[in-house]
Amino acid sequence: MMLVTETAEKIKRMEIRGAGRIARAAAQALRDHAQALPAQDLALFRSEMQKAAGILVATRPTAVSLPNAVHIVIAGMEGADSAGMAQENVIKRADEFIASSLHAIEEIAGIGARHISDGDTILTHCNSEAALACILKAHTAGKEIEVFATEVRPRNQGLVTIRTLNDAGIKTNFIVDSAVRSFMNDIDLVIVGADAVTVNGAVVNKIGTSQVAHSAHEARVNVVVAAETYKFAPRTIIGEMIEIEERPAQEVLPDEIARTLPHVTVRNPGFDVTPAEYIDVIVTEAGAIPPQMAYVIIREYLGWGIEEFHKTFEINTRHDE
Ligand code: RUB
Repeated sequence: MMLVTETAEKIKRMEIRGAGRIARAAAQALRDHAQALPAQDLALFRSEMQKAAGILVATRPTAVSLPNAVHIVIAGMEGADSAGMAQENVIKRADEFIASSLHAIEEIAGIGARHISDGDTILTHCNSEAALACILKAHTAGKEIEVFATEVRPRNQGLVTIRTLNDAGIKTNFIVDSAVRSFMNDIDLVIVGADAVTVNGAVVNKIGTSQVAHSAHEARVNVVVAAETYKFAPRTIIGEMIEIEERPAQEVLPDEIARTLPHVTVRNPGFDVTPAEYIDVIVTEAGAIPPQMAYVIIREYLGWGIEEFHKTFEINTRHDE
């Protein structure tokens, strides 16, 4: 279980962060765990894998890519009639998920880059590998682009974004989150990633994304969301809400100051919800779709049958920490 708890800790501490990376790290941890387990007793193997899955899913609540990836890998045990077969299937599925995730980002980059025109100024918020892949692809295709990247308080993911853009030689402006409206009139296109896409086409992403999208909507600037299909949330079909992670107060206000302000409560949600009407298109590896088509992605592409929606997710230890 060492590898699993190590990965879980890294996800919790945000050493591994971003919905896609979290998903691949969880798949890799399950793969390594399956390989390390003795493949002799099927029931034991299953319960050990379920335990590992539970630990991983409990790390962060919002990015749906995490339970989706875990579900895809763990489902490899279904129908296996020996521990050896279950082990083989889990390893195969984990490898397939990781490869298809990386391939999805390449596909998204190609489609997303076509939404970017020569001479465009793009605004991005947070650090999304899918959104950045689109920008980088447009740049390598020879399009002259400029980027505005936000700081992303309180965890400053914007620093990671500007490092990547800088290293690619892309002209970049770094702004505080509250400056978004001031620059929106200079922006041609907003590109962001997603932690979850719900059945009604709403996008859950880093806190502040909905303000960015609202501001873009008001200024008639198109908003593109870059999201692999495993960011779509199957269980929103049966009414499950996406849990918005509330992070520690200390990220916003140091304890020594907070102590002097007994009437002040710090609120620190990590994510917010952007409604479908502020989003022009969601670029997935299955093609660009209007947000209103999220249902189709969940049913047809992600392939979740209705019985799976109803089946209680066995890996449900989110609140057991
Ligand atoms: C990261 C974040 C990213 C999405 C998409 O939040 O909100 O925009 O996860 O990223 P955090 P990607 O830093 O809290 O994990 O496209 O890389 O999956």
